[in-house]
Amino acid sequence: MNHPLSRRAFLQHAAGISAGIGLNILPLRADSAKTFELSPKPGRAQLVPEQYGDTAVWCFNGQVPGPELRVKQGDRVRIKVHNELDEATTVHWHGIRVPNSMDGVPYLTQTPVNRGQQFVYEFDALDAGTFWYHPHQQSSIQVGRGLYGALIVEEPTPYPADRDLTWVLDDWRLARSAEIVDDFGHRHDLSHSGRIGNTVTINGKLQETFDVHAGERVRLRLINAANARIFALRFGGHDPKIIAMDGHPVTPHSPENNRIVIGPAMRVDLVLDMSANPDERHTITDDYYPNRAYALTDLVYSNSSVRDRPPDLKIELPPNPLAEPELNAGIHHEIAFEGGAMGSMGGAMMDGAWQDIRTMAHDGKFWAINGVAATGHIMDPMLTLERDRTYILTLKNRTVWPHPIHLHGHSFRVLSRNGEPTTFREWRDTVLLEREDQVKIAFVADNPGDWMFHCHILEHQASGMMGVMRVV
Ligand SMILES: [Cu+2]
Repeated sequence: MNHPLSRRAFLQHAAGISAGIGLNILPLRADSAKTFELSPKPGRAQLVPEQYGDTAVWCFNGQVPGPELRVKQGDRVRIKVHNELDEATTVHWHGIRVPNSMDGVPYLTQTPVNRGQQFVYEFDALDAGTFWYHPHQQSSIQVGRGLYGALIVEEPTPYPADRDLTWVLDDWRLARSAEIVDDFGHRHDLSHSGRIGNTVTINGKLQETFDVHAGERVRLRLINAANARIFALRFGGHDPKIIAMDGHPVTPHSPENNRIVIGPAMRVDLVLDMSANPDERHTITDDYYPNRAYALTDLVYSNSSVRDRPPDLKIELPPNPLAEPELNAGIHHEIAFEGGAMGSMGGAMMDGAWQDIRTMAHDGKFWAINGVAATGHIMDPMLTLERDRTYILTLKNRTVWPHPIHLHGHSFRVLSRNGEPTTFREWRDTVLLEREDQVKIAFVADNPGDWMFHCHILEHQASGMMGVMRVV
C-alpha cells in the first residue's frame, strides 16, 4: 500500500474513472465558472430618507447598486444578462481585461440585447482588484438612472483588514418629489461639465452617518459611478493610504494634499485606520468643485475600541499580471481632446464630412478627439496598434473642462502630467485630465480587437468625445 502508481497505471486508473462517470465530468468542468444572473429592469429605490419619497430607477436585479459580484483572481466568470428594460442594453465590465467579444459595447463588440433577450458574458478574472459593471448602450441615461454595480476580484490571499467595504458613489438629479429629473441630454450638460446632480449617494443611499470602531482597519473600495461628478474626498483627521487605483496595486501612499480625487468610472482602494477616539464623530467632505463643498457622510465612532494602535501588517497588494511597457521601444502618438463651451474648436469631422461647430451643436455634438466627433460606436479607428508593442500616448486636453479618459481592454501606466513624472507610475484604465492638462500614458497593446477610447463623463461621450483603437 501507499507505493506510487506507475505513470501508466495511473493513466489507466484515471481513464477508468473518467470512463465510468464520464458523462458527469464534462458538465462539471463546464460549470466550474462562477455564474451570476443580472436582470436590468425598472424598479424603485429609497435613495433619500423615507419622508421624501422613493425614486423610480432602472437597476440590476431590483437594487441600486446592482449586486456586488465577488470572484477570486483566476476564476472563470459567467454572467447571464436577461434584459427586462423596455429598450436594448449591454453590460460593460469596466477595467476588466476581457476578450473583445465580451466587452459589452453595442454594435462594436456585440448586438445590443433587446427586451426579453439574454446574453451570456464569460471571461477569466486575470487581475485582482476593484472593478464595476454598467451598460454601454445609451449610457448617459441607463447609468444615470441607476444601472451599475461593483465587480470585486479578490486576491488569492485574504487582505489583512478588519472589514472590506465597497462604497459605490453616485449623484442624482432629483426633483422635490424625489423622482429623477427627466432632462437627460440637456445641451448645457452636454457642452459643459456633464450631468451633475444634487443628491450624492453611497451604495444607493444618502448616508448621513457611517458606524466605525476605534482602532479598526478598513479596506475601503471607492467606485465613482456618477455620470459626471468628480469627487475630492477629505477624511477629516484621518490618514488614509491609497493601495490601489482602478483596481491595480500602487505603492501605498497618502493622497496628495490629503484629498482623494476620483473622476467618473475611476476607483481608489484605501486602507483607512480608524485612528480617532471612541464616541468621536468625523466628517468626510467633498470639495472638488470650488464653493460647492459638502459633507458626504460622518464617521461615527462607537463607544469602544478594538485595538490601541494600528495593526503592524504589510498593506501593499501583490502585483497583477500586466505586461510592462518597454518605454525605450515605445511608439509615440498624440491625442487631442477638443470642444465644449468656451472652447476654440471651429468644427470637426462627423460621419466622414467636416462640420462647423454650429452644425455640430445643432446635432447635439460638442466634442472631438483628434478632430473627429463620434456619432455612434462604429467608426474608423483613430489608431491601429500592432499587437504586443508598447505605445506611449500624449493626451492633450485642449478644453477648459476636466475629462476622465477611459481605454477599454487594457490598463496603462500614467507616466507624466504636464511634463512632471508621476511619483508612482500608477496603472489605470481611466485617467483624469484637468483643464489644459497633458498626460503621458504607456501600455502594451496585448488584447486584440476594436476598443473604445472615450471620456467617461457620459454626456461628453454621448456628444462626440469617443473613439476607437484597433489592436491587430
Ligand atoms: Cu469629457
